[in-house]
Amino acid sequence: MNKKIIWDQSFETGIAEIDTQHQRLVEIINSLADGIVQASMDDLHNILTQLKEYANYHFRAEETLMEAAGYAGLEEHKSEHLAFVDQILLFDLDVILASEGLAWDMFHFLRGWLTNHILVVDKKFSTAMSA
Ligand code: FEA
Repeated sequence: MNKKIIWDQSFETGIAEIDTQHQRLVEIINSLADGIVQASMDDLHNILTQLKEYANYHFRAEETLMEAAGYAGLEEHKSEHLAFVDQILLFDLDVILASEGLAWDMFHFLRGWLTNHILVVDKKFSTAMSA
């Protein structure tokens, strides 16, 4: 079964910088999906490194925009970002422990993040900005 995520308009927030960064996340998820059956712990470590880099610049960019806009949901939004980073750090530990089923756990977490955070929480901000 093809697990790849196809970027379409439904993912767009309408903020170009953010949309470009979100596309990078989809790329990372798709590289995980590509090798999910035979992924080694090294491969997963590599994906986690990319996710940490991504989280580092993307969350900062979003939060800076929110701060500049005086967005009321900033603190709540920040705590979701922190929860993402915490989960990535937990996955790091799972790589060290070579946990079984880790590639799938990561994939399900990231796909859930796309639908719950990008499609809902990030869009709340862009909708508020365009109101
Ligand atoms: Fe609020 Fe944007 O963060 N989406 N990601 N990752």
